[in-house]
Formats: sequence, structure tokens, C-alpha cells
Amino acid sequence: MALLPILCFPDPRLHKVAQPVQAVDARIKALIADMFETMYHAHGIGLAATQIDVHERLIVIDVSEERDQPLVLINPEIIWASAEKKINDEGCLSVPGIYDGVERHEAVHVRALDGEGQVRVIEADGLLAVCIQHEMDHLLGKVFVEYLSPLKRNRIKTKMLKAQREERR
Ligand code: K1U
Ligand code: ZN
Repeated sequence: MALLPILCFPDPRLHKVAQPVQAVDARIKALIADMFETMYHAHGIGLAATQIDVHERLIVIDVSEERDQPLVLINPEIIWASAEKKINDEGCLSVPGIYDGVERHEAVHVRALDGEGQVRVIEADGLLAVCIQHEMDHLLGKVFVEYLSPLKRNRIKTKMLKAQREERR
């Protein structure tokens, strides 16, 4: 297994649209293992392949307190979304240190392949529903800061670029 580098906003590669996974083969299974290792190491609750510069429709999630309920979503599709929406505070491993409110559907049903290539339907609410919507946005090349005002987004961009310059020194 391996820790993978996570792209940081405003890296333009975060805006690429991911393509469907063609086969759940040994390469994808190895990638899933590396993504879980990377997500747990970074103390995240989710990670989309886009964030590690792999532009395929693959997500790993674990919203459990005990970090023992791994969930793999391959080629996910939202098949139902609640009319009710709610603003939740979100963070992102690609935008470290920034948290802000984003409006999302309170509940979603998602059809996806699991890590063995089996079709599954997940009925999600609460933090899992928020996380799934956040990660599916990554696969479309969308970062949560794009829901914020242009003023906030530009401030975040400036802060991230400054932090990245200082890290390189
Ligand atoms: O996609 C990512 O970068 C992972 C992201 C997922 C996420 C967190 C919160 C709301 C929606 C999506 C994170 O894991 S950020 C770090 C984190 O562990 C966290 C932040 C806020 C609340 C709960 C967890
Ligand atoms: Zn994110």
C-alpha cells in the first residue's frame, strides 16, 4: 500500500471531469487500498480519485467514529434526492484548514459498484449524505469553495497559494 499525494486548491487538475471505471480489476483494487490508507492518514472522512490526480469515478468514504466502516463507490449515480436541503459545515482535504457552509440534499439514494464490482444501492442521510454529495462533486471537477461567494473564494485562493509558496521555501 502507499500514501498518495493529495492535490491542493487551486490546482487546475481538481477541475477535470472523471471518466467511468471500465473494470473493477487488480489495478482498481490496489488504488482503493491506497486511497483508504491516504484518507485515514489525512484524518478525512472521504476521498475522491480526482484528489489524487486519477480521473476515474471512484470514491472511498468512512464516516464512522471508529474508522471501521469503509465504503467504496465506483461509478456512483444519485437515483433519488430529498426535496429538503440543509446547510452543513464542510471541509476538504484539498483545501486544508477551511470550513464553510454548503447547502446539500438532506438525504440521497446512490447506485454504485462496490470494491468487488457488485451493484449496491446506498440510502444515505446525515454526514454520509453530505460526504457523498461532496465527493461526487469532486468527480465532476467541482470543489466545495465554488459554492461560496467570489469574495470568499478569492480570499481562500490567495491564502492557499501563500501557504503553498511558504511550504516550498
Ligand atoms: O473530500 C475531501 O476532501 C474529504 C472531506 C470530506 C467531507 C468532510 C466534511 C463534509 C463533507 C465532506 C474531509 O474529510 S474534510 C476533513 C474532515 O475529516 C471533516 C471535516 C468536517 C466535518 C467532518 C470531517
Ligand atoms: Zn473535498
